[in-house]
Amino acid sequence: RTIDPVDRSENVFPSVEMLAQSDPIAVQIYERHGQSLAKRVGAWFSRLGGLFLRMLQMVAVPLIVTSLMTGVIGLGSSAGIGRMFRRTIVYYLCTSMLAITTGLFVVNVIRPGLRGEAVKVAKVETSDAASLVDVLFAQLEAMIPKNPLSALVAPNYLSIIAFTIAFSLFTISVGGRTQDRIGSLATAGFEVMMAMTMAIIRLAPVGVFFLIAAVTATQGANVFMSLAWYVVAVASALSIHALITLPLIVKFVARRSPFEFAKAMSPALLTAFSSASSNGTLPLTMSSVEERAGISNRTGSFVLPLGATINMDGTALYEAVAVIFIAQLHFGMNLPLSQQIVVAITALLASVGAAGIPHAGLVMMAIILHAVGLPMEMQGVILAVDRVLDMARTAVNVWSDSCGCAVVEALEGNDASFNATTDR
Ligand code: DAS
Repeated sequence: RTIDPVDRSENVFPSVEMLAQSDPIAVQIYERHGQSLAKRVGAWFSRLGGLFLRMLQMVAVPLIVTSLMTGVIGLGSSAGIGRMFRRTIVYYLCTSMLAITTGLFVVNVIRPGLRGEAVKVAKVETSDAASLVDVLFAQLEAMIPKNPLSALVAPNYLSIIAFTIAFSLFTISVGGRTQDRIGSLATAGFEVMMAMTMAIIRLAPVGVFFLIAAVTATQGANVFMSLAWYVVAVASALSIHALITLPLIVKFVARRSPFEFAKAMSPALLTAFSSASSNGTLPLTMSSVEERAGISNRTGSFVLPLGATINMDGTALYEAVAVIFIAQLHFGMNLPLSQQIVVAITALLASVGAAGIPHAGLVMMAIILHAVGLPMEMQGVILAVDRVLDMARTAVNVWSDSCGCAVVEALEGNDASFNATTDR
C-alpha cells in the first residue's frame, strides 16, 4: 500500500519510507502519534530551554548598568587627560565599526542562514522602505529616553546604555565624594551581578540541550548545516579583523611590528581565549602590555580597563553576524540594507554595554533581536556553539584593547617628542 509522503519539514524522526521497509506496524504508530509526539516533545524542550533564555534576559539590564557605570566612572580618577580620552574613544569607535562592517560583509557573502532549506519563511516586516535618514534618526531617538525609568522597565536597551554612559560622565564631572560613593556602589553592584550571571551561565549546558533538542525536533537536522556555516562566517570575520585589520593599524598608526607586538601579548591573548572573560584577563593584559610590550603604565592603566568594558570588537562583530544569520533563518532571506544599518548601530551599542564576562555577547543579543523585530527564542539555535565562539571573540576583544594601547602610546609619545622639539 502506498504511504502518504510525510511533509519533509515536519519529518523529525526516521522517514516514513525508512520505517515502511522495516516494520509496517511501526508506520501506523508513527503516522498516528509520531507527528504529535514530535510536536509535544519539541514544545516541552522549547519551554524548558526558554527558562534559561529568560534568566539571561533577567540579568541583562542590571548587568549593563553596573558594568558601564563601573567602567566609565573608573576613569574619573585619571581626570585631566582629555586628549588621551578622546584618542582612545576614537580608536574604540573606529575599530568596533570596522569589525561590524567586516562581519556584515562576511555574513552577506556566506549567507549561512540560507544554506539549508529556509525552514520557516515568516513575512519580512520591513518598514515601507524607510529611508536611511529615518532609520538613523530613529536610532538617535531610541537613545534619548523621555523617561529613563520607563526605559529601564521597557526595557529600551539603547536608551539604558546611552543614559548610563551620560550619567557616569556627569558623575565624573561632579567628582569628589559623590563620584566615590556612586562609583563604589556601582562596583559593588557589578560584583553581585557578575556572580549572578556566572551562576546562570553554569546552567548553559542544560539550557543548550533543551533548546537544541527543541530546534531539532521542530526544524529537523538541516539547521545544523546552517549552524556549521554560521561558525565559519563568525570565525572568518574574526580572523580578518584580528589578523589583517588590527595588525595594519598597529603597523601604520602605532608604527611597530604587529608580529612582535602579538608575541608580547600572547600570554594575555591565550588566557582570554581559554577563559572567555576580558575582565578576568585584564590583570594579565595590563602586565603584558607594560612588561612585555614596553607600553607606559599611564597608557595601559587608562586604555585597558575602559577597553575591557566598552571596547569589544569581537563581540560587536559577533552580534552583527549572529543577528543577520537568525534573520536569514527566520525570514529565509537577507535583511534589507536599512535593517542591517539598525543591526550595525545596535551591535555597536550592545558591545559597549556588554560586560567582559563569559557569554556576555549572548546576553546582549536580545537587544538587537528586539531592535529588528526577531523572536528572542531564535537565540536557542546558536547557543550550542556560543562557548567556542565566545573564546574566539574574547581573544579578539583583548587583542583590540592591546592594539589600542600601542596606538594611543604612539600618538601620545609623538606629542611628547613633538612638544620636546618645539620647546627647544
Ligand atoms: N566573553 C566576553 C568577553 O569577556 C565577550 C562576549 O561574550 O562577547 O569579552
